[in-house]
Amino acid sequence: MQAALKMLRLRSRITPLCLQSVRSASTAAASRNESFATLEDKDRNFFREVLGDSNVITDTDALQPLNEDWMGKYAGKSKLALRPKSTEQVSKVLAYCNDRRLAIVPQGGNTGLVGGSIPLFDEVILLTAGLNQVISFDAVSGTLVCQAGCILEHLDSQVSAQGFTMPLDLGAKGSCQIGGNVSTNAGGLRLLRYGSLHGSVLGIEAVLADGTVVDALQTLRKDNTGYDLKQLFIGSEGTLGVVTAVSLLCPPRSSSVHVCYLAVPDFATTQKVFVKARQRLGEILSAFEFFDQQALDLTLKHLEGIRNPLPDTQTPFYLVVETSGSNEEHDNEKLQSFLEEVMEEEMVLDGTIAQDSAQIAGIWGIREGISVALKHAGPVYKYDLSIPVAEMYDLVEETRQRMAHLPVEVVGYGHLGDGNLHLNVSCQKYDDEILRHIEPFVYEWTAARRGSISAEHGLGQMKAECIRYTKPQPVVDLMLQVKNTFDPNGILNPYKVLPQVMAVAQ
Ligand code: FAD
Ligand code: 2HG
Ligand code: ZN
Repeated sequence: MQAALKMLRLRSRITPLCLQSVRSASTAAASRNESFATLEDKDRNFFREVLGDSNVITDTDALQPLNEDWMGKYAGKSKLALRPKSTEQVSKVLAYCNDRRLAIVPQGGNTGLVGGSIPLFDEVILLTAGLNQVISFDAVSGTLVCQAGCILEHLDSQVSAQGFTMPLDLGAKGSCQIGGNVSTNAGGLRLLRYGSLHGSVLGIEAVLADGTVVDALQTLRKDNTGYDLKQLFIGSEGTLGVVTAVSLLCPPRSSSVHVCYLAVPDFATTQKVFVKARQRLGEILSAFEFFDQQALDLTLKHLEGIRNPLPDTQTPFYLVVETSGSNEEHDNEKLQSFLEEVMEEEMVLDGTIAQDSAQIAGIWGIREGISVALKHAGPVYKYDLSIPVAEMYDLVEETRQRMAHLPVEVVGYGHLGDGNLHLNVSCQKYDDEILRHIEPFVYEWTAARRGSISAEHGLGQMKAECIRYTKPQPVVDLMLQVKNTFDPNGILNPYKVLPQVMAVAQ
């Protein structure tokens, strides 16, 4: 947002209130599974033959960023990364690794927040960046078929030229890949409107550990022939197969988009505004996000070019509400009457509506910038929870209280419309003493409310041992059976998602 924000101020009837490589020791696997082989020259030679020299990465400097995650929290020791350019090459690589018992970590844009794309030890990194072709786009149905390594933002630009949009949007869109999005079942800012990838993905092509290509790359809206196996790959974080291509349904791009930024006095009121937004905005409501004052302060402090749209207002909570529709006049009318009501009923203390696309980007820049600002602020412990909305912010307050004596900043933000809280604890260094105050407290608190310890980021290595806080034992057992069927030697993304002791014991 370069230009100064010039926003239409809403009338308010009341006065506004005034890289450290430390592993999350409690959860990640402590020792290498010695049933895996270690790399030999013959392996590198084989990969060079299949992929060509330039796609076999052994240089230490080139490997370093591939061994580190976005937060600088997790670090691996891989000595080899491979960059296949076709499904056939992925198949040959996996078949070989399976025979040799070489463990593999699929890596897309490496923007994951749970250490899923990073090796723990010497696993081979399989980069999907070379699988970057759009295969087809049907401008009648909006069906996109593309390879897994396509970057989300590039795909959005391409389908946008034909009047469509991608069914998901997230702050990492400039780097994350559609294969990574599908493998994490990423949620993001517009899940409220377009639903989860379990609904938008029509087909998947994936390669199993033994090299078998599973061609489930249909483009049909309806197909009830047997089990819907593609669903298993959605959210399986690279533990069941390498996704090589995806087909998905893109909704029409909205010609009329409005974004408003609202200051709200307390968390209970955010829910009242949400209820009103659903009632009054109906089908055009496309995002309903919240953040607290602490998150806003951090973002304003650490990110350049971010302007506070309400510089004179200090309140504990802020909302970003977006509408997307096709009739400017009609949408505007709906939004105005929603805003008038929430102001009249004193739910909202102050607010602004973006007047153009630069202002829209400015407001989204705050919300999407929170994670980046936290990264600039230093190490951060991230929790991504589904919790009944009414109780969501109690967790932030209780965590803050528990940690009041420690040098940390506890912030809360997230996808309020989806019941998804992002609880972040920002600190000066990753420290077991700090961690002890957060875990298992956060997981137990969430489990006690039948919430989920991973709403959208996945389990990765961070929470592989914690799945039982959300899933009962028989369900975890069934997952282990599925894992064993798809990947009997356990070479695909080991130490991730499922509890390690049990995975080894199977
Ligand atoms: P990676 O990080 O490379 O990998 C993620 C996992 O998927 C790993 O387990 C990896 O092994 C596996 N994987 C990757 N590609 C494949 C493949 N082709 N086949 C099989 N397995 C594969 N997430 C949300 O859900 N909502 C958000 O709003 C959101 N916002 C974010 C904002 C920022 C600034 C950042 C840094 C991250 C955000 N994330 C969000 C998390 C992350 O961006 C998503 O999880 C994203 O979907 C990961 O995609 P990626 O290509 O970077 O995957
Ligand atoms: C978001 O909603 C992302 O901004 C990232 O899911 C959340 O960094 C986080 O904790
Ligand atoms: Zn999120």
